[in-house]
Amino acid sequence: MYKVIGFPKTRAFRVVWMLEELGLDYDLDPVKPRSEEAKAYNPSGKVPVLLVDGEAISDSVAICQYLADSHARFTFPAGTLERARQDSWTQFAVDDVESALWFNAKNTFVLPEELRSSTARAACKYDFDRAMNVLETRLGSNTYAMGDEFTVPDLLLGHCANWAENGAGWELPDGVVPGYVARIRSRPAYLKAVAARDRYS
Ligand SMILES: N[C@@H](CCC(=O)N[C@@H](CS)C(=O)NCC(=O)O)C(=O)O
Repeated sequence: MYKVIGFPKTRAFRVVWMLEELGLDYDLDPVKPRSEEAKAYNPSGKVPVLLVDGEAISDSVAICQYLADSHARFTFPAGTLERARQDSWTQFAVDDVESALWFNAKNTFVLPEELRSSTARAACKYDFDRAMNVLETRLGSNTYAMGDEFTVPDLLLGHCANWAENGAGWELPDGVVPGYVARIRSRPAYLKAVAARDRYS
């Protein structure tokens, strides 16, 4: 049995979405980041955490990849060249796209006010735009990152696109990226995850 620990408007959304993609049952405990409840599962107080038969796994990428691997869906098998390419996409999503969003969020509302920097926010936007140019080139005419098959990095990039547009207020560039994001957002499991997320305010 799976239990997602984390308010679903955080990166816990990724885990909810992956569970919906896999058609699995789960419970959701919408604990807030840095709360005592979050710290009980993860010393950093960061969410999400997934409880698998009571055992905790932290970090959304590790959780989503674990779920994909253990159900042999939305991933290529470990040890294959395709998996290396898929993991390179995952790393791109985290290093180039998510890091710009997260550092921008830190400099907008997470860090103590006196440590926030408008220059840092501008640098994040600059990095995000560069990453979007790279995404355009890497995607080419593919339906999804790895071709026709939806895999873990598509879920991460789809989540980051939402974060950019709805959280940071950053526009996606013209070109192939909006069509790619629209394909991801039309997935039935994504829509179910949005409905689950929107039950919490
Ligand atoms: N690498 C972690 C990052 C998790 C993370 O930073 N989550 C945010 C909410 S989206 C959080 O809990 N922040 C609290 C903090 O930074 O202290 C993941 O992908 O799950």
